[in-house]
Amino acid sequence: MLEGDDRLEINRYWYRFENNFISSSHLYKYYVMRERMHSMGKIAASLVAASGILLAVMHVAASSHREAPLIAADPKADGADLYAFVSPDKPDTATLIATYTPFQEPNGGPNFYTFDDNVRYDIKVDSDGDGVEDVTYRFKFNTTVGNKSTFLYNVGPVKSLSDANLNVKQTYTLTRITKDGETVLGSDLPVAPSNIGKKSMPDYAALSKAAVKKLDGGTTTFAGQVDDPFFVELGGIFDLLTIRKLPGNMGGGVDGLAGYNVNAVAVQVPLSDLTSSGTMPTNAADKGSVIGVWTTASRPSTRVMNEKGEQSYSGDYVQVSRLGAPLVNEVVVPLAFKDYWNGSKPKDDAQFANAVTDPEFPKLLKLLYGVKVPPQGKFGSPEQRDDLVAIFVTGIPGVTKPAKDTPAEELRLNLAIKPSKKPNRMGVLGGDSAGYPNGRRLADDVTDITIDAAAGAAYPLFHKTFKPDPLATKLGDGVDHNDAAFRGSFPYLALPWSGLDSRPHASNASLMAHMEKAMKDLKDKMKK
Ligand SMILES: [Ca+2]
Ligand SMILES: [Ca+2]
Ligand SMILES: [Ca+2]
Repeated sequence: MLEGDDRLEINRYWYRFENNFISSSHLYKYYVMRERMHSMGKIAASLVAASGILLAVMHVAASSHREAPLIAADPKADGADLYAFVSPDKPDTATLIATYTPFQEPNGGPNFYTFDDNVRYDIKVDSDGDGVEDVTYRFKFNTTVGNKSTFLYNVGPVKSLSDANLNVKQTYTLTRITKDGETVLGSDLPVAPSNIGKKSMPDYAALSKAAVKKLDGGTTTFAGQVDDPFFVELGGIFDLLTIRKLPGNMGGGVDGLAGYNVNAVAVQVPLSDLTSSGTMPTNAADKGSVIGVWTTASRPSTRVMNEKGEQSYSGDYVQVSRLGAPLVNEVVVPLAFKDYWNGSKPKDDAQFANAVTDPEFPKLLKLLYGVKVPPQGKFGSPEQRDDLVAIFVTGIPGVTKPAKDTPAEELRLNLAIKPSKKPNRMGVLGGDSAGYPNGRRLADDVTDITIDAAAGAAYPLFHKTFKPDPLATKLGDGVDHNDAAFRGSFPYLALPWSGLDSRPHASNASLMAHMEKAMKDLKDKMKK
């Protein structure tokens, strides 16, 4: 097996190769360099093991975002992730972000990645904990095509969002909905387009910035393409929870979403717009400071297609995607209920109770890694995992427990907890109460937090005498951060990867050819 540093190093190089920071010849040179530093036998072993890693990477076609059978076939309505946090640079506001259309290969033209005009993209906020939304931010899109006689997304360099060269343009209307009615916060708002490449979009950062719009009433909004902010080892997790470098908190994982883009809708709003009192929350101990957030996508119930290639839509809107806390529908909800979950409402979540009190995931950790996990059992039994119920469903007492007691899966956020000056990727488990599961910041390592929580890391909060397995705070997927730098102000999300610079995931084959050649050369040398 590879030794620790080598494997980490190789992974780092692989990572940089994957993201176009180095070429395959650089990677080859790296091995030659390592060869000089190490004995022949050891580096040969490294190469064999590294090939294994790369082979595994090549077979990653897995799905975190494509979490349920039906919605996997409808990517434009497939909610990928949800983020909610008190804005670090504007702590009297909160930022709410939902991402859609996961796994965008940046070069996937000529029909690049648009929002769907027939979908209602909603971010919903429950201000009092009854499982019913009190405030909804609704994004509704409109697509216009300038010149229908070309196949091109853009017909020349795009220098502004209104540039005639941008042939496929999207705008949207942002509406705020409460029990008092609907208020249009902004209309004809421009969408940041897909990032095609330098020739088409010489200054993409400026285009993205121009799509950030300040509206009357203190709301700022953004919609458009971004780097997928979620970082996660997909290949390993879905290959029966493989952790490439045990126990998982020291790197060594492969970010299955590296280099992919996603479409985001985001708002930054005054905190007082989200509380049931309508006032600024100042006391973290006040349950009225806790909100719950989730995103839904809805489509008209009827789609009619004809042989002219046309489609028409009618009927009431039906919810087809639902997302609150990360990884819930992926790893908590069993297959039989996944599509049903996407149509369900938080207020009815008691129906899913057993999936949380007696989850499958900790059983797998015990089976595969021998982790001593807490006891668990059906809803209402003394063994039920009340720690997970608090984290995912009812809120953590004193941190994210809302005013009312309805069991409801929402991403809960205490608006009175100030942003952390030194954010810890492990959030509350890492002693940073401004992070997940108190809301979710872009850099929170929700995969590691979820794995550790499943293994019982937070169980002693509810069962003082329980001693968790020492592994419970060390398990992880080995991917600790995003592959692109987040921006310092709203919408914070990193700029999308461009089509021109993207490295299609299938072309790793060329890297393999280099690796195999390097191995053969080394073997030949050893024979001499
Ligand atoms: Ca409510
Ligand atoms: Ca990313
Ligand atoms: Ca991780």
